[in-house]
Amino acid sequence: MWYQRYFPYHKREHTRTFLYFGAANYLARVWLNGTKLGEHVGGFTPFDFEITGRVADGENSVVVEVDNTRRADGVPSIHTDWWNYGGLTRSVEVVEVPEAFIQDYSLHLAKSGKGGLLEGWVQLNGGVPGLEVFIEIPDAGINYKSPISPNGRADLSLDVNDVACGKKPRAKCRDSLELWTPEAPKLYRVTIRAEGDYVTDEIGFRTVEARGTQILLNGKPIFLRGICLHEEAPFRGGRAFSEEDDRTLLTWAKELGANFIRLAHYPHNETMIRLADQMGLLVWDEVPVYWEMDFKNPATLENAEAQLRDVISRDHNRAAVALWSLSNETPISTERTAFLKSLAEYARQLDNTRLITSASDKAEHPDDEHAALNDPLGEYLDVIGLNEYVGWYGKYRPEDADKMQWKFAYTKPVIVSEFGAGAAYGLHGDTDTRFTEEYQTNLYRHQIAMLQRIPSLAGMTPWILMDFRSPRRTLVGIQDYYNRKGVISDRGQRKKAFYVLQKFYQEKATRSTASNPAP
Ligand code: GCB
Repeated sequence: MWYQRYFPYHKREHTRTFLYFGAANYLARVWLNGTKLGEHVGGFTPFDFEITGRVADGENSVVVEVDNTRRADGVPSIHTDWWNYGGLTRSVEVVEVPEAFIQDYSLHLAKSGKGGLLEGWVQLNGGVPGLEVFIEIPDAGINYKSPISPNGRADLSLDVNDVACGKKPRAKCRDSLELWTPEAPKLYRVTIRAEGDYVTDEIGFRTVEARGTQILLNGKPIFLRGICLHEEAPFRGGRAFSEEDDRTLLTWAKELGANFIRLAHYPHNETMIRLADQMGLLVWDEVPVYWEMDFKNPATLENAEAQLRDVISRDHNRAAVALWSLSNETPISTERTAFLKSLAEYARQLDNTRLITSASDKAEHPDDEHAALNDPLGEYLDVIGLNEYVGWYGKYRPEDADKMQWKFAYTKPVIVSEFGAGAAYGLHGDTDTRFTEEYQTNLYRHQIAMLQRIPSLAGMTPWILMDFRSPRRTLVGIQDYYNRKGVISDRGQRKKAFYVLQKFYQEKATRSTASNPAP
């Protein structure tokens, strides 16, 4: 697909200009006024080109070629169970900044045990060394400055109890910062100033950790009542990209009683993450390392690393994001595990304040009453993600879940990151008839009972919030190119299973917060 757009621009002195793309699926080549600016690979992360000195005063022409040909060495590769919409799927913007500008910053609570310490950094582009960065958080009474080192970076480390309490006795203001939680998603207005530039953001502060088989939010165990979603627009199909699309999806997740969403299987648009921050939904943020891929190929690893780096850079100030997911259902091999181990190390190097996970479907069934996940990838993760379709794929019926006991090779928190069954909204029958709402509802009942018997269960994200388009789902009159495992149809109709899950989540929310006992 080729795009062309003319745009007027009026140059201003002492500024720099960038052409920014929210996402282009998959390979994008960009020209400005006939000169090639560059290329970008990967369909779900932002990229930009500096056009200072190239952008004309007056009319400009931008041309973009986007090629979504599937590639065996791509990320994702050839096969996906989603409609992999091509072209420009998010907005394109001209961004003007001062000559020296704030390129990126990170501000977060230090891990527990360190008291009320905020830490992070600010990275300048084009800055003059020796000057200072200023951080203001008026609601917390914070006014802080830090020197900029010769490489344009300022490291931040501030004790909230010192800066936020004014003249109050220290002991009284130990808890002066209101922490972000799904129930009370407090965001602070933060202003960062340096040189002639400033940035204003809304940032929440919280900690996320794993201890034994529990996930802790702000030091307390939390059970993640989740749901998976694709970035599929409700009612009309196509990519969800507007605030209205995103808000509809997240409002449905809230109505379900969720405090957590798994954004499958690639980085969703930035508004989705910002809304999750505002609405109080913790996020599993994933890169599209999906099914079979060219795990032996160093260029494929570099590609996956770049996508991970760019989504971390985009979302690392969002309190909602709790987990970086490296992959989904990759076949076990030495090369694949080495590939994902490298990705895990890279993710920790870029951000050590969140948990690393991956979804594996490689469970074994030694007999009909036992299931075990022994995927060696577990060694490199903080949280084990399990996709299991007992009662849908394979020989088991939903009722067989009643006697199934799960075992995990690693003593870590487990999130059951997928289970589900297809059902066409409005199709009714008995609980043995596939694709009826009754089959799906029955499966949810038996699954919920089974999952509650997993001692290390820290959360779950059934598959999936809403029916979504997929080229693989060809059953005429039922699927019609839609994966029908949604608890809501693509027209927004709630299926019966929606209410079963909602009831479970409502009960869960009113009972204790954590399912699994302290180790
Ligand atoms: C899975 C995949 C997901 C599919 C789903 C299904 O295990 O992770 O991408 O869409 O199953 O519906 O089969």
